[in-house]
Amino acid sequence: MKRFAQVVAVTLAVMTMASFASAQCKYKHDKKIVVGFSQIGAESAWRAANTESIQSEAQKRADCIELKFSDAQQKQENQIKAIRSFIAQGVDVIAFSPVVESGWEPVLQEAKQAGIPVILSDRAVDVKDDTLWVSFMGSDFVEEGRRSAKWLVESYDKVKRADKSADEVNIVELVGTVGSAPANDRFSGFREGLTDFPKFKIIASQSADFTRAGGKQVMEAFLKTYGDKIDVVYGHNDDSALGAIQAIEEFGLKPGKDIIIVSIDAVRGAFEAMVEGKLNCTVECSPLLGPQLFDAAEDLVQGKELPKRIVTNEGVFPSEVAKETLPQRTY
Ligand code: GZL
Repeated sequence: MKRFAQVVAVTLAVMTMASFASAQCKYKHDKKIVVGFSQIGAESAWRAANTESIQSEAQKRADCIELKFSDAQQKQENQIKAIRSFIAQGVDVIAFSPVVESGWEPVLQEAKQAGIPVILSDRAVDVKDDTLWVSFMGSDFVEEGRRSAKWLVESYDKVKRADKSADEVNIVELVGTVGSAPANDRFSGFREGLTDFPKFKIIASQSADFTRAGGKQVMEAFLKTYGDKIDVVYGHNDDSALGAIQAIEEFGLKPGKDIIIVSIDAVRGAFEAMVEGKLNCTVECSPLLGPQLFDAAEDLVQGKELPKRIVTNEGVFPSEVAKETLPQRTY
């Protein structure tokens, strides 16, 4: 009797595990869905977290998803090659985060002719024919630029160094990857947010390519030219701002005090810098797109209509809340 009870218990456990595994899939499918994903690269902590979200979610849905993942090392030609390879392999769905906005028509036409739907993850493309992609999921980068400006306008007088003028604020800008949707939109959103506040002046703006090394290098050049005249750094992402922090310290100034810093992403490194008093605010841009992406892929093969635009909801984190928030951060 005891032996029988043990066999029953083990069987139930295995069945539960099996149902749990398939429970991660939204539906029961006749066969696995093959998703080809072209990732930009590994340029930032944000990108690493985005890759982790996609790969771990595909793993959780191993019952219904087969992920073919390609890393383009930030080169558009590698993404185009990867998409062509996915087409040749006859995948069910293609998804990608386009490194830049332009130059995608030919390969997206080929995907359309092959009858393979394309999902845009994280970043948008600039194409005339928007039937070339079925859905774009990711953040509103213009809004992230506006939120950065709003925090600065509302907070600068409270956080600035005591002897700094409140009537003229000199800003230097670390722009993201040239031609990318986040760089273009954060550039315009920030300026839109400053329109009614002429005392805030952008005195220099240069691409740091979303990397720490880029942020450090560009900030060294800005400091050489403007030194302590710089009041604010606006970083298009946290990694470039963290590189700027290093340059500011090596120059002999205190980041977060002599120079106020606001950036975007809300990665763990930004919270750690805020706890140390070296960064003043980070605007969230969530990389955790894996669950949404594979929900969309499953919906597609079930013949469901996808929303053309799926926006990620996000917050703004000033340094005052960094210490209490850091433990809950997942990327
Ligand atoms: C934004 C994403 C950007 C991040 C950077 O959705 O495309 O690319 O802000 C990343 O950190 O490199």
